[in-house]
Amino acid sequence: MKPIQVTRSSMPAFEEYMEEIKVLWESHWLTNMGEKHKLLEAELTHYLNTPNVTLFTNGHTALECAIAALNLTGEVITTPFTFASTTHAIVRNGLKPVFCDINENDYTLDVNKLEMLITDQTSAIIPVHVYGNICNVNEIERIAKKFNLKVIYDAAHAFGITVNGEGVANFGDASMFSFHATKVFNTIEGGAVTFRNPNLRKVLNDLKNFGITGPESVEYVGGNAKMNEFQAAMGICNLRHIDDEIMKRKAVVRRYRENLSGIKGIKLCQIQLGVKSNNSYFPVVFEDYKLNRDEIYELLKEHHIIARKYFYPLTNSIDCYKDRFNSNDTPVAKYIAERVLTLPLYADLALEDVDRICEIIIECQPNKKEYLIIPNELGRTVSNKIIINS
Ligand code: T4K
Repeated sequence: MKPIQVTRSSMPAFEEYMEEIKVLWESHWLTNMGEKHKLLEAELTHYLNTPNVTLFTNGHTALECAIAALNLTGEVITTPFTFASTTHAIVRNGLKPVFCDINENDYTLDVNKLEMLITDQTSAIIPVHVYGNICNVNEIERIAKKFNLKVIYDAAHAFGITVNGEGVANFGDASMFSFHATKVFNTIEGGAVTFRNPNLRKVLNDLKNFGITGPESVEYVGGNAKMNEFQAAMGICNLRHIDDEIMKRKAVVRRYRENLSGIKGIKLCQIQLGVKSNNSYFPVVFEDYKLNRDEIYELLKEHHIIARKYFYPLTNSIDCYKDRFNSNDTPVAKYIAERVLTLPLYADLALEDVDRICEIIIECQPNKKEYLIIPNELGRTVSNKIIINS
């Protein structure tokens, strides 16, 4: 049996992609801000309903460049309940991450604990719209203004979300989106930065192209973070189908909610008022449930269903930062990280499979098909696990 993975990349029809890239065999222009790149940038500006978008080869380098472009210094407040990328991007810019705890409703930065972490060294806040749950953007903006701090959102999970009709790309000084293969919208690998100040465009574009500012001048120590034409072509195709993809995901999420709501010990994320979701992840927290998170993970695996422990361990306790930070400083994040499991979610996940996944979680029974019932010498039966599907 083919396992059900936590997600599956959305792809256009093969012929559609072939048609899109055909022209590259005529132009021989494969990267360095070509025609596909320009077109996708324009289309995303429209789709995200935001004035300024610039593309990158992936979300991580996009975030690194956004931090560099805003000239941050000293300390940056962020959360540890995220992918390693968020913290790495801060550290790789020579800055110190200061970890704020998350709130227990939507797992985004707890704005009530933010001000107490601000020092005279703080230059910015990098909150995460984790799972596509939108941070308390109004309160973050108020605090940032009060202390003259920059705000960059890690919006890796938040593609296309709106809050009371406003595109999520318009919050803060900048936002980073990931277009990785596992995301709602993908360009194979890819990412973008959206930004408020139009002057940032040139800096961001220079930073992703070695810091080259003219034919004979290199003004910044930049890297190479350009999206290539094949990535952009995939984005152009996928963008044509994005609304349909999100609709299908919505049906999957609705089914999970119908099946799992109101079950003692199973906590689902609160639905955020005014937020038009992209249904990117389906996290479930197991609190004093019949089985703990790790047992549910193993049980699902036994049934060939591969859920994931996003985001465990916390970034303030991953190996490379072990002796530098203490996860006990962020107790809510620690609590959630030890109990959360993100269930399989993608546009073409069959609703029958969603039902089956939920049934396994609710019934907590081992995979009977993998057990062979054999009588023992006393005439009783014992079950021996055998692998019939490898
Ligand atoms: N900030 C946040 C909050 C993020 O979550 C991420 C990335 C970033 C920043 C950085 O953005 P990028 O630089 O990646 O654009 C995955 C993704 O690689 C990563 O993009 C994502 N977050 C993270 C949450 O998940 P893994 O190591 O768990 O992926 P992997 O390879 O185990 O794939 C998961 C499942 O997805 C597979 O079991 C099957 C499916 N899949 C995977 C690939 C690679 C596909 O269907 N097609 C594919 O091509 O990190």
